Amino acid sequence: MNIWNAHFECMELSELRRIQTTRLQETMERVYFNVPYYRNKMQEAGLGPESLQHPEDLQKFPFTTKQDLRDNYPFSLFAVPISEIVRIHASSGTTGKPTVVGYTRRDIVTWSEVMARTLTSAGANRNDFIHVAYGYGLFTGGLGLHYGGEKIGASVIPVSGGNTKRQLQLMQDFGSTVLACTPTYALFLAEAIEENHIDRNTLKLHTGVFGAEPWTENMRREIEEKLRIRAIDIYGLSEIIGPGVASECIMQNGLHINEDHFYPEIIDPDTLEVLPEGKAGELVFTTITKEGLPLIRYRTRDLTRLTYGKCPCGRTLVRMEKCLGRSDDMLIIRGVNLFPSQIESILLEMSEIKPHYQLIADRINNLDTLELQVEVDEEFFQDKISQLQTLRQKIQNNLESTMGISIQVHLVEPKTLARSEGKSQRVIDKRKY
Ligand code: DLL
Repeated sequence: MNIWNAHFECMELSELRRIQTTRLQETMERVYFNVPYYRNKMQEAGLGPESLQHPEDLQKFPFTTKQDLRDNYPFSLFAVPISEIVRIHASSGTTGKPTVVGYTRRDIVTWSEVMARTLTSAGANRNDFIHVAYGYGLFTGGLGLHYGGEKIGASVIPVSGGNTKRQLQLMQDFGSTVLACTPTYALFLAEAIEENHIDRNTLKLHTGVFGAEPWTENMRREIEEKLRIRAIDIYGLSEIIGPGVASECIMQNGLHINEDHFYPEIIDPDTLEVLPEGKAGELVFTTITKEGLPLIRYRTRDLTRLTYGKCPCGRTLVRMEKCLGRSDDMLIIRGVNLFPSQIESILLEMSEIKPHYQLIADRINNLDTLELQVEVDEEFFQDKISQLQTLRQKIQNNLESTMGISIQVHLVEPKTLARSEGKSQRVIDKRKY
């Protein structure tokens, strides 16, 4: 079994803890002296960099959340001068503004390293053609896989997302062997192969590296059968680095976390207490080598559990269970993260409608759909059908230009959506993961 960096991936636990402690201490110094936000927060809690002597001391430190990133938009959490930043990415924030992340040259090297580990643990090597159908751009999927693929010496095909016919054509012509995209797009491609009567034997695919959204074991089985490949789960989030935070090996039994770069904890999302090994809860990361945007105890909102047991692949890195839920209301639609609050703030700016709405997520022909039902203002509802059509189109355009995905809009009469006394149910997710 190939391992990209056996020194770190198969390290004795005691040695790993020693390295983590040193790196955690360096990180505490870095944020204390370079990020006023962290210095203030630590001082308020009566803490300094020296308060961390062991990894367990981390529990004394305050958490960082998406809201903190938003409050410091765009660059105030960066721990280096902008002249040291060589790349910027961004992902959805909870309202309006995106969450911005910055990388130094060394961060890009780290990212390529963890992506090289990801691809190697999936079974890829320099002889592979890696077909990257994750989006390139502010999203970290495309470029993350790209740099990792180049690092292992494979031939990277930067197709990016969309245009399924062309994807299939290139896959056949170039002989793509590793497919990198979201699991739902992999299923969509599988269907398209059948529909276009493409002989599977003309394709050389053997492995898929899928992530950026939750997917079940059932989906894995379906993808593996339809595409006749091994489907590997890869996990990450922009705030921490992008893809490359954790990934499955070919045992397909938990995702190895690159603990020498990202220190994990599991907390109870309600009490915020750290949970003992094996208990399910919310995953929290502290980056321990990042320079551009180091984060202390970042709440991912992803729910999982950790296993420290030995993996037959030889890696000693802790494994996290496949992530299937979140402790907030973030939705992932065709790989794009969105929060109901973002949609709400767009709707609130339009006087013709009431802020009563419901979002319905579904999966039709293996593609995620999102429908918005929204109540029209009483006065406006008396208008001509053509005016209502124009309004519907306007809402749809506003949403698409801000969120980057198309959302089907349905206008409904005033007072038709169910009201609730407590927290209203804004989202109905009909997808079966
Ligand atoms: O989705 C990074 C990524 C790109 C991961 C390509 C894997 C492959 P964000 O857009 O910031 O970053 O979204 C991060 O997506 O907090 C999870 O909720 C979800 N997520 C990512 N990977 C998985 C996975 C990228 N394998 C958010 N399983 C995370 C379940 C996942 N959820």
